[in-house]
Amino acid sequence: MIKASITEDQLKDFQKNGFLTLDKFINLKYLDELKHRIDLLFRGEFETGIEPDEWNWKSGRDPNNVTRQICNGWKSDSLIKQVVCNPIIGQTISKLMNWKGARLIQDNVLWKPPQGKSLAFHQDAAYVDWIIPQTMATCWIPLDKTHKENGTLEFAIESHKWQLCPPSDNFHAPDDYTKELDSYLKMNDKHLQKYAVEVPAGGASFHHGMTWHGSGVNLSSSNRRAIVAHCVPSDAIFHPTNSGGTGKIYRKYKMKDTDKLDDSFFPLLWEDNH
Ligand SMILES: O=C(O)CCC(=O)C(=O)O
Repeated sequence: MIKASITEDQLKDFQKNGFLTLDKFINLKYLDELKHRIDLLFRGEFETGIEPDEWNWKSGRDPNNVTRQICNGWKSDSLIKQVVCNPIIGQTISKLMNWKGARLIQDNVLWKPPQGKSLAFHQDAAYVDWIIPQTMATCWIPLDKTHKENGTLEFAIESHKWQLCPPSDNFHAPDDYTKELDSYLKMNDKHLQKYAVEVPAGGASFHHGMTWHGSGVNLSSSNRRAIVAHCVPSDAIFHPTNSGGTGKIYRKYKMKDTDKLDDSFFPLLWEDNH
């Protein structure tokens, strides 16, 4: 279903820029079925009978001009699970981040319809203060061709070398999606170079958990959908006390008498056993 092998030059690009894009990642024969599965999820039709952990938009209930998001669609749909739990994602992220292995901490199913609003610039690692070590890496897989006009993902080049800022309070549909990034730049005398991910449907991008990223309004007349795997190191554990960011929701999966992230809730994607 997924093929990728990262060259040494691509690894260097990732280390320098804080992200990497690939034109080909997922076998194109799965794209139509994945779009159908996304449609079913947002209708509240869950193949496995299990609700996703977060679900901010429902067909017929919510306004059309927002970006629709489901978190942990893998629990609800077996095809989404085949994508976000794919060992190739774990292996690629481990190589890029120099980890021994990678575990899924959370997935996102994102659907930005025409006129769909922006998502604020943020750093993913800011949302996992409930994990030790507080780090993350993300694989973003667009199911539609992406370009500036359809509100594609944008990165601040080399921003993974900047400090970690607190999570954004206004992630969904902010009036100004670069507001928090702009105030960070101003306060720290940093210069912004933005990169817009323009890849074919079924391509991918990978970003470091410290890399600032966000996306603008979809000004095109077509949908822009993406499936996202957010990963942590395979041996990451629960922080003993912190529960900020997404910990407000996901800390409930901590088991008694252990700090381990259990595979049932945070699937291990890949680990180097040599
Ligand atoms: O697809 C988007 O617009 C945002 C995705 C994102 O924030 C992420 O993949 O971490």
